[in-house]
Amino acid sequence: MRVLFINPNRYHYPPVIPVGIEYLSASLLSRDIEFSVLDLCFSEAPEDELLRTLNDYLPDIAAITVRQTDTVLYHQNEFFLPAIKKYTGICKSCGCVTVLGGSGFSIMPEQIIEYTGADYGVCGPGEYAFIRLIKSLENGNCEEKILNGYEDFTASAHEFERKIVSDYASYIRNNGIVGFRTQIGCDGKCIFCTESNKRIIFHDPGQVGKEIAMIRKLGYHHFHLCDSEFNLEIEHCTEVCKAIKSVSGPVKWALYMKPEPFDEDLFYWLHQSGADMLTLSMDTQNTGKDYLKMIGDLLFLANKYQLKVAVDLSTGFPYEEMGNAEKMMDFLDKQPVQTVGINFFYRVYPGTGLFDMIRIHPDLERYVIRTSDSESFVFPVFFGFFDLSRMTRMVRDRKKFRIEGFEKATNYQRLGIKDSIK
Ligand code: B12
Repeated sequence: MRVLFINPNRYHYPPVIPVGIEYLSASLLSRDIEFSVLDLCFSEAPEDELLRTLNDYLPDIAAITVRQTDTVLYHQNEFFLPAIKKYTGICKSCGCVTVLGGSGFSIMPEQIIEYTGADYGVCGPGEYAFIRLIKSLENGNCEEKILNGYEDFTASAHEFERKIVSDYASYIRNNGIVGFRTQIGCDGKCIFCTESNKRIIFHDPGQVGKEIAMIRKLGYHHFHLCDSEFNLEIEHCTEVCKAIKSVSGPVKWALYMKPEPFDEDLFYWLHQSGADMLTLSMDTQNTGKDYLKMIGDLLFLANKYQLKVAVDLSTGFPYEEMGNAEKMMDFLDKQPVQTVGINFFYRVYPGTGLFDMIRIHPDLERYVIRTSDSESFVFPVFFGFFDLSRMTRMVRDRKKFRIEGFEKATNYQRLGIKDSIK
């Protein structure tokens, strides 16, 4: 069977290389499955280009990556699924079997299949499940419509070597940077997050180093972590940093971290491996003295080891006092952090703790903001417990603070991180 991977992600703030397709390409290559890639990110006429490619390449399967459903920002939200529905329709009209996957798809697979009319989907990492799906389509016995990629993942995440299939230069020219993954999944418990409570699958640290070295040889030196959070297990993190330092040569990279676990050794190795910026994901649920002391220690170490820090601060949880947010802001104001984005409008998805709370407490319904008449959560739905104008007043005179969602940019751009083609 012949597969056409399609990247429909045309959001440019910043543009993101479809790393998922690069890992999947490697897995198809290892099984001698024929494939090609159509990246619509910078296409001037995406529908025409898609149709032309389908007619020229004549794939049996159109494999569309759904990186995100929408921008997840309440203000000026951009909803991406209507375009994906259109591309799915075009592929079907050319006789292809359509398969969806990706981090956005995996949030609400059944609903997105229903909305787009796609034939099949893979939820979670697709390296093994997509091969299983292709094989069963070949044998004409595919009974499952949605495959669970985690169930198929028994081996290491690095049985395959990543295959470069994107035009990196176009991405870098437009402020993109190359992503890489060191682990899949997250054991976090954040009630609003779709990434929490997922099995963790580690990449082999040595392979991570080799992957970065391979991309560095192509002339790219600045990377961005594509894990949910880096510090899930300190031992793995330090091994990854050591491998990056010893295998890859001089590189720079940006990462996500949660407040714990950490230790000084980790920061030492982050610095040694070229990490120069971190986004710290925090919330305002705990503002106790010991907790703030721990955050202060983390920020001290980040500063000592020359990592610039951006904080993503989540607040406005059901029944939360606004005083919590104020206390945390007072604290962060005095800390060595460069920028703090405050988020208090949450995208609501079935299956999250927030969704369940809203169902259990009907009085919370009045904080739910729908952007369409539909009952479906495929369309952007938000929960906003805090009052925007009061929050705006609270943030107004604090220079490094900003309410998330008014600006089209991500933290690494805010902190001036950029690769250049050497
Ligand atoms: C790293 C990251 C970023 C980095 C990217 C850096 C870089 N250079 O790559 C930055 C900071 C730039 C970023 C920006 C944004 N991000 Co982001 N990001 C992530 C994160 C943490 C990892 C994504 C990733 O690359 N994973 C690694 C790759 C290898 O995995 P993957 O793409 O999921 O692919 C695997 C599977 O999904 C599957 N698969 C993928 N495609 C397909 C296709 C088929 C056919 C099959 C079978 C399988 C399959 O197999 C792949 C291999 O295992 C995810 C959360 C997460 N943990 O997934 C959020 C996430 C994708 N981001 C999200 C959002 C909203 C955004 C922004 C819109 C934020 C904003 N408002 O600005 C922008 C969009 C930018 C853009 N142009 O698209 C949301 C999307 C939520 C949603 N509702 O859909 C996520 C899920 C975070 C969240 N929980 O809210 N992001």
